[in-house]
Formats: sequence, C-alpha cells, structure tokens
Amino acid sequence: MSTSHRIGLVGKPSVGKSSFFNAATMNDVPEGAYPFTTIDPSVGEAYVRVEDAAPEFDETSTPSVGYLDGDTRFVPTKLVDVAGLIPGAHEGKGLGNQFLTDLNETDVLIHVVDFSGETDLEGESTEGHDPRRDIDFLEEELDQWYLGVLEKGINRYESGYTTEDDAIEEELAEQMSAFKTNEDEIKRLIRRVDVGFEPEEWDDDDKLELAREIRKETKPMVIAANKMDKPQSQANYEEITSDPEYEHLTIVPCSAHAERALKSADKAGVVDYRPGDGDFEITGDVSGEQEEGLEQIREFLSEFGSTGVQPALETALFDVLGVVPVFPGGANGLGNERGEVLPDCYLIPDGSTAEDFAYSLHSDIGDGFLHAIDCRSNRQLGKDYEVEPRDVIEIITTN
Ligand SMILES: Nc1nc2c(ncn2[C@@H]2O[C@H](COP(=O)(O)OP(=O)(O)O)[C@@H](O)[C@H]2O)c(=O)[nH]1
Ligand SMILES: [Mg+2]
Repeated sequence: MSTSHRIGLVGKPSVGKSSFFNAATMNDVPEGAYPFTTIDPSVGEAYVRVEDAAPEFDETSTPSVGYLDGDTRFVPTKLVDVAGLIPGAHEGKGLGNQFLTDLNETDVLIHVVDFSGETDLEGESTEGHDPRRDIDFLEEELDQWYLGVLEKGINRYESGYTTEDDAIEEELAEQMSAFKTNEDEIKRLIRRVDVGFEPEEWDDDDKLELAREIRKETKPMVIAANKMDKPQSQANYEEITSDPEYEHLTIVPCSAHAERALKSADKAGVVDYRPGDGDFEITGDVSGEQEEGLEQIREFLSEFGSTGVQPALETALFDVLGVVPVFPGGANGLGNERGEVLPDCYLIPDGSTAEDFAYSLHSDIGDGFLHAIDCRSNRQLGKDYEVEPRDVIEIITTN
C-alpha cells in the first residue's frame, strides 16, 4: 500500500481534460496491479515515475503496486477528470455544485488550458482566444467560491454564535473545513496577508486577498498548456511564459494527443515507448502516413522533452503538492519474507520525519518506533530525521 493522492484535472469544456485523462490512464499493466477499483469512470489510475533504488543494492525490485520499466518505477496515483466547470460555478449554477464537491476531494489540481486559443470561455470553437483569460477565469472562480465561504465564517463570528473566547481563525477553520485547512494554517495565512485578527476591520479587498491566499494554499495548481502540437499554441506559449504577470505560475507544455498516439502505437506493437521518455523506437511495420505522424511526434518530443503528460502529473505531485518517494527497506537485503524485493514506494509529504514515515506504514509501527536505519549507509536515524527523496529506510520497533 502506498499513500494515495488525488490529482484533479480541471478546466473549461473542450480543452482536452478527457483526452489527457485517457492518455494518462491508458496503461498497459497486468490486471490486478490496480490498487484502485472504482465504478466511477472519471476516476482512474495514473503513474508517477521514481528512479528505482534496488539497482543500487544489486537487486531487481518487484513492485506490489504499479510496475517497473527498466530502472524506473511507475508509482500509482489517482487521477480525476473533474468536468463541469462553467462560468458562475461558485454561485451553484448548473453542474456547479457537483463540480465543487468533486474538487474538494482532490489534493492538487492540473488546470488543463487549450493553448491554441481555438476554444472560447464556454468551450465553443473560436480563434485567437487568449489562454490567459482561462487562467484568470479559473482562479477568480475559485476565489469567489472561497470568499463566499469565508464571509459566512466572518458573519457567524460577528453575530456571536461562537463563545467569546473563540478566535477568528477557529471559526474560519471550522467554516472552511471542506477545504482541508486548519486553525494553524488560517492563522499563518492571516499573518501573511497582514490584515490583523479583527474581522470587523477587514474591507472587501482584505477578505478577497485572504480568500485567495487560502485557495492557493489548499488548491495548489499546475497548468498543463495543452494542444501544444498546434503551431498557434507554441506562439501563445512563448508569449505567456515571458509575461511577467504569469511568472509565478508553473506551466507544463503538453500534448495529450501525442501521448495517446504513442501509447496506442506501443500497445499495437508498432513502437517501443515508455511514458515520459523523450524518444521512442519504431519496431513494427508502419505505413508511410503513420510514419509521417510518428516523426511529427518525434519532433515534438525533441523540442519539449516529452509529451508533457508525465511531467504535468509529476510536477503536480512532487513540486506543487510536495510529496517525496520513500522506500521501506530491510537492512539485511531488501527482500521480505514473501520474497518480494522493495515492493513498496510511499509518497509522503515533504518535511516528513522518520517517525512520520513509520506512522504512514502503520500506526503500530509508529507507536513502537525505536529508530530508523538508512539502508544505503546502514546508519542509524533518529525520529526527527527528515526524509529525502528515494530514501530506503528500515524502521526498528519495540515490538
Ligand atoms: N491538437 C490537439 N487536440 C487535442 C488535444 N487534446 C484534446 N484535443 C481535442 O480537443 C477536443 C476536446 O477534447 P476533450 O478531451 O473532449 O476535452 P474536455 O471537454 O476538456 O474533456 C477534442 O476534439 C480533442 O480531440 C491535443 O493535445 N492536441
Ligand atoms: Mg471531457
């Protein structure tokens, strides 16, 4: 078992959310390797790549979830196609409510944006639409939704429903609990926007700024600049990535179409392609037309390094949400009693300690924690040791 996170795909209609979802979840893995069984077609399994640690121990790992391709582990994560974003969603129009409920079940968002500018805000076909408007639109939509909930919390506080001792951060944390926030976080964010702790002194701008800060913290987001296989997309990408107003964003160039084409061709035995790679090999018979299509994709890969689908997922999880992969190991070889070698790879919050890691394995292991061992160096680690990406750690317990 590894800790599972939910990456949500959001964006207006027709930007390629479903295409991205299908490309990312179309995985040629053996049946039974899926830890997530679901009847909801909008939830699927995608993978993030982690360089395997077993070769450093002259071993070959046998992942219990996900799979191994060469020296790369493909570690499962949940991907959700959160369809239904429409203008005015925060007011509960149309699919709005379901959209917001689904959104709250995700840990990190990939905002899929059509960089070709060929869909308008409603998802209808057009020309010359500025993708920056989509970026702004989604952020403003989320901010308005947060603001509405924030204002409810302020009203409750001011109308004295709470006891006198209750601090504003306590009231807001309770009101905004669906956003997976807490008192400490709210307190920290109130300090960051520097509005003071007296809500009666907050003006509309202060409230919006605070709502925005809470949104940014609880809905971390990466932008997938999709349809980059179109020439107009590349022009927009150049312009937007050099616009200082958009400098703070993480934008990953991407072609859901290219990923899907390569995975299909790989399945059909026509090419040898490993998701995320910057190249592939043609291994089967292809028609002239197929070959031309594949060579166009190859050009895309050499320009952008990959189709962008894997990097978008990995940027979301590793950089934006901030998780680190850690392998539970054994100091006397990596295998367990069942003969599995390094079967698990956990994705845990960065900043986690050895003790946190023990708790994520099992509460009994956390409770009985004595010390940890770095399996590479055989050095002992205390409970406060902060884990690093790809650590291989054995936990020694009292029981
Ligand atoms: N050129 C190009 N078209 C794409 C790409 N991804 C999606 N599309 C097209 O964009 C349209 C909308 O895609 P869809 O996945 O249904 O969008 P959704 O409404 O956001 O789920 C379809 O015609 C797709 O074929 C891409 O990477 N490149
Ligand atoms: Mg769709």
